Amino acid sequence: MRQYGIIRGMKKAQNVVEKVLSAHLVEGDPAKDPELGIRIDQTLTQDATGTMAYLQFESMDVPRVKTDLSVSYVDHNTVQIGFENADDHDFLQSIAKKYGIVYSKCGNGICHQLHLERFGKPGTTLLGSDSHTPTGGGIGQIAIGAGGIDIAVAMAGGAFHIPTPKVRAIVLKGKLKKGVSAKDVILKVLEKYGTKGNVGWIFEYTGPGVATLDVPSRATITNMGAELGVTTSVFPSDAVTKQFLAAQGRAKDFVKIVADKGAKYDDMFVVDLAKVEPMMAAPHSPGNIVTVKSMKGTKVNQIMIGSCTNSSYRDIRTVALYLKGKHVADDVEVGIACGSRQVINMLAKDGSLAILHSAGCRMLENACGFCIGAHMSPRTGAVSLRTNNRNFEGRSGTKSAQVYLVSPETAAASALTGKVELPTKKPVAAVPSPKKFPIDDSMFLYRATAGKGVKGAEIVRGPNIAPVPKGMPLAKDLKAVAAIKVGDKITTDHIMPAGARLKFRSNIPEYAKFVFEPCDPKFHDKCLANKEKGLANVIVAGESYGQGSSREHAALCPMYLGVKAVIAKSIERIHRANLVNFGIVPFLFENPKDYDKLAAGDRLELKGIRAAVEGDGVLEVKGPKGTFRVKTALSDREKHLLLCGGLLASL
Ligand code: MIC
Ligand code: SF4
Repeated sequence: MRQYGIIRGMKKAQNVVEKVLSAHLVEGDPAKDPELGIRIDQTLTQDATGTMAYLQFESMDVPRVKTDLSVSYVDHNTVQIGFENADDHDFLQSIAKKYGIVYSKCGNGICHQLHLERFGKPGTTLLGSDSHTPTGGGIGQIAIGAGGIDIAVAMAGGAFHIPTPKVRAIVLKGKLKKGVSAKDVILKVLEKYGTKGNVGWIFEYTGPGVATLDVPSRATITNMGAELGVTTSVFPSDAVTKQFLAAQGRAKDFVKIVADKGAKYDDMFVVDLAKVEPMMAAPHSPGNIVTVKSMKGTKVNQIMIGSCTNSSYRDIRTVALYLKGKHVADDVEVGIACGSRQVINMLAKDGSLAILHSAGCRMLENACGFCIGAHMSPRTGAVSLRTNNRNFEGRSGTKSAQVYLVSPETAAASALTGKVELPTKKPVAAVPSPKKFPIDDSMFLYRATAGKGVKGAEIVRGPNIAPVPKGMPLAKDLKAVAAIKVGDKITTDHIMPAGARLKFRSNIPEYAKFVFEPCDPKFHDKCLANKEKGLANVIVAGESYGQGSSREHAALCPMYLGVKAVIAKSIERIHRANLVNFGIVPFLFENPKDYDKLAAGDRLELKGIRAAVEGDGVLEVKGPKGTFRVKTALSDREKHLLLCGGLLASL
């Protein structure tokens, strides 16, 4: 196997990213190719993206998974109003049994927290059908989020493709003040780099300050790196990692991976931990950063603590210490969702659960829940402080709500008064890293048959499980309609809403009814009417189109509605990959000003689109206000997929 560092002439001094990638490189030359293929050791799925991933895997006709480990988690759709969620769970369990996948039962916890606790290994690669998979970077794993079909390919033994990364060192020095925590650090990084323009980068945390952060804190930082739009974020695997793995009874999984002295980076940013202040992300973007100080005294209606960003024992125990012997303010509703059963068991043992109950908190299921708007939507116009990672408009389930993202410390301090408070005023003692975590793997099924599968196991398919649609080969020319025109920073929550609609994830014709529901509820009908007239649909968008989650439904459902191209000012990484996987051409305006010339409903002519995809990716589009040029930079692999009509159609 070729060595990543050697190609770059850095044989002697490699950074952490180069070390892990060099050991997994199977395609491409980092010195000249725009895209690299890497071998994937582990995969994870969650139920909301998993059903589609496994339906796609099933259609690949592979007898069992070929990874070292694949785990199927159930944590998103757990409310079970109606039969749909339960249908999905049964399907996922039966698939896991058949194909040699470990199945984490509903109620076990949130995928990223559980994977970090029980399975993640330093120096390995993890591909997950969830954008917060980089949580694994907290223990030195190159953990990447992708669309479900990419996970299916990885489970079938195929490589995963990433843009050849540029690596930015985030150099941590000093030590955090009391009351300031990892969430404030990642919000600081988001303040600097924002939520767009980071496509293709990997952020590697380094410097003397790294040793002052425990594994859950590191994982909070890499988790929310997803909001930067980077490929992933990673910490070294060091003595702190070793202690964490040993305390999880997994000492044998430890390998040391630290950057060599003199390792080079493409860029660097220094964060003096001692100078980090409590921060928050204001509505409606994780990149809209302000200080807690500047918002002090703002009345708060709801406080939600948990999600894969901040639901570790360290986080919830810290909240309990703030609330000990006190009560939350009368006008504020406080909900807490822990990350795993392990976390709950520890809180039960040390008295924290009783503290939180007595303080008037609502203890919720250890699942995604509020984070994805599955429940606990705040009241009209509410100010909601949340410890999760996304505050996109309407994601909480209440369009008029003002959601601020904060640390558990800020959330807890504010819960006591019902106003935004500085957690540094009366900070609590740091929670020491547990010497031994209580281990109970009883809700992970099929561990004994992992990688092997059970012969004769039957797949259970309730009525909510519909077949996956396949794309059609790309036509020579297209007559099209700009079915919608949207602005900047359109997230996958705009394109394919979750919350109440989430239960249709396994049923594309049904789910497709809600594409762009928050922007144009008639989008579905318009697209189908155009399709019937033999016209293709095109989405026109501004900067940073497709931010947010890895949900491939934001490409798959538009494909089903006859969308053949997106024309945007810029497109985010995971979403761009999903578009290609489903045969939708991801075009960019050659001149972004041409965006202004287009309106929804415009007739467009994409003459020679097939030849453009086959060739240099440049196409002249005819619109009502004249012609304009669009472009797309495609690898040979991507060209092939688009010409075939997507990955499934290419098999
Ligand atoms: C999210 O946080 O938006 C999700 C739900 O976890 C998504 C995945 C999905 O849409 O199912 C993600 O982040 O990838
Ligand atoms: Fe679940 Fe929220 Fe994390 Fe997504 S961001 S995996 S919905 S907890």
